[in-house]
Amino acid sequence: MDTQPLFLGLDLSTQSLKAIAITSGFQTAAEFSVNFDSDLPAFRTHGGVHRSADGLTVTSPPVMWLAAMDLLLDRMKQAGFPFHRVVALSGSGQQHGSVFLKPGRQERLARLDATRPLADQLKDIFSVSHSPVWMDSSTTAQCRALEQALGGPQAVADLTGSRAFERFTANQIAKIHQTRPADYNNSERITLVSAFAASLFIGDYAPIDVSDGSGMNLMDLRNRCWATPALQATAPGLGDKLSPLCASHAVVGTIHRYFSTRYGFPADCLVIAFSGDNPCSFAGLRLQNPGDVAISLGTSDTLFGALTQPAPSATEGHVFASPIDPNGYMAMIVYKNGSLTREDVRDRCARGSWQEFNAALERTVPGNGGHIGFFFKDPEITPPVLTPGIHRFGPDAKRMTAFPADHEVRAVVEGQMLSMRLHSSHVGIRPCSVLATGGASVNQGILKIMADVFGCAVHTANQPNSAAFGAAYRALHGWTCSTRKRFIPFAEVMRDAPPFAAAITPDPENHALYSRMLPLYEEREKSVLDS
Ligand code: ADP
Ligand code: XUL
Repeated sequence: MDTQPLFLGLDLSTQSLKAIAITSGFQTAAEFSVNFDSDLPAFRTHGGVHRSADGLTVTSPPVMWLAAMDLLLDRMKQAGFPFHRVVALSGSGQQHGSVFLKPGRQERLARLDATRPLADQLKDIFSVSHSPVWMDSSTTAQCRALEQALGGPQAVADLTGSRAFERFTANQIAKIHQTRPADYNNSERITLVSAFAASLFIGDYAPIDVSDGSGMNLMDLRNRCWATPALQATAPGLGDKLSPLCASHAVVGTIHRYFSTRYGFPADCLVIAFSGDNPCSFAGLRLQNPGDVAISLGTSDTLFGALTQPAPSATEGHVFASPIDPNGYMAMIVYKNGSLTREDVRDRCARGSWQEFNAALERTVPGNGGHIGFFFKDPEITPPVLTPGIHRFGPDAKRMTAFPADHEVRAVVEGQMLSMRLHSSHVGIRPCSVLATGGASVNQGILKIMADVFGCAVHTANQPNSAAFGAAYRALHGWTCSTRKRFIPFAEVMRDAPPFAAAITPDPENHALYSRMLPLYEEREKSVLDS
C-alpha cells in the first residue's frame, strides 16, 4: 500500500471548493470539488454569489463555505481518501472577500464537536451574514475617501501596493461601518476568506498571510505590517479587529482534533498559512526568480511577475508581497479584453477559425506595416477605459475606421502584447522568461508574437487549477521550512517538479522592431485615453 506523505491544497474560489493532494514527488494523488450553485442549491447563488438589483453589491453567504467544506471532506471520506497520509495542508481563497465574526466565537472554533458538521455548529458566528466578495463594486465613495485621507491614489499605492479599488477589503469594511454600524461594532474579528478557512482547520483565529493581506489597501507593503494611517482612515478600532499578519510559509497551527477524529488526519498535520488565489497561482506556476513572468490567456488576460523591488502605480496593476519569498514581491496586471476580444476579431476577420486567424498572422509581418490598434470590446481595466470601442491608427499615424482583415488580426495580438510589456514595465516587471497558460496558450502564432515582443523565451504550462496546486506546493514549502527549522527557498523545494513545456525563442530582429514600436504605441494609447 502506498504510504508516501501527502500535501493537501484547498481552493475556496468564487464558484467552488476544490482539493488537490500531491506527493513530495509532485504526483497528483487526488482531486475533489464541490460546486456551490449545483451542489448547494439551498443557498440560491448564481456563480457562487448574490448580486443586488443594480449589480454593484455582490456577496456570498459564509455559511455556504462551511457547508461546502463539510460536503467536500465527506466526499473525500466516502471515496476512501487517505487523510492519515496528509502531513501538511494549505489553502487558497478568492482575494479581497471579508468575513466578520461576532464576539466570543474563537471559543466556538476551539470547541468543535466532531460528531456534527461545521455548518451546523458555526452557522451563527457571523456578524455580517453576507460577505462582500471581489466582484463587489459598490464602494467608489469609500475609495475616494481613502485616497483623500492618505494623499491621493499614488500615496495609497506607494503605501499598500495598489491605489484604492472598490473590491479591496478596506473599502468594503468602511462601507459596512458606515451603512451598518451596529454590525461593524458587533464584529470582534474581521478576516479574509483565506484566513477564515485556515481558522476552521486550527480551531482558532488564523493570521492573514502577507500576500493576501496585500489585497486589502490596509497593509504597509514594504514593512509587511498593518498601515496605521490606512486603518484609521477606514473605520474606528479596526486595528483591534483584524487578524495579525504572518509570513506566507508560516505554520499557523496543527490541525484541530475535529478533523483528526472525524476524518482521520494525523494529529500533528501542519496547517500552513492560507493565501489568495492569485498568490497561490503564482506559487503554482513557480515564478520563483525575479524576472519570471506568467501570462494567463483566459477569458481575461492576467500577467504575474516576480519582483525584488516594488514600484506600485496609481493607474495600473497591483503589487503584493510574494507568497513564496519573504523578501520578494509579485506584481499582477489584469486585462478584461482577453480571449473574448481575440474571438471577436477571429469571427469578424478569420471566419471564426483559429486556423484562419493564424494564417492571417503568417501573411502579415511583425510591426504590421505600421497598423496599430486598441481593442476595447469591453471597458478595460489596463489602461482604465470606461467606454468600449476600437481605435485604429494607420502607418501615417492617421486614425482609420477599419483595417484590412489580416492587419486587424495581427493588430489585436500585437496590441495586447505591447500593452502587457508597457504596463508591466510601469510596475517594475523586467521579464527574463515568460510562462504562458490559459486557453489561448495553445496558439503558437500568439506565442511567437509574445516571445518577440518580450524578447525572451516563452514556455507553456497546461495547468488548470493552478491556485489549488499552488496551495499544495505552499503546504510542501511551509512543511519543509518547519521540519528543517529554517527558511528553505521555494525554488529548492520545487527543484524536482516536472519542467514546463519547451520554449518558443524570440527573434532578435523582431524584438528590436517591437522595442522601437513601443514608444509609438504608448503615444497612441495616450491619445486614445484622452479622446
Ligand atoms: P477561463 O479564463 O475561463 O478559465 P480558459 O483559460 O479556459 O478560460 O481559456 C478559454 C479561451 O481560450 C476561450 O475563450 C478561447 O477564446 C481561447 N482559445 C481556445 N483555443 C484557442 C486557440 N487555438 N487560439 C486562441 N485562443 C484559443
Ligand atoms: C484579484 C481579484 C480576483 C479574485 C478572484 O484582484 O479580484 O482575481 O481574486 O478570486
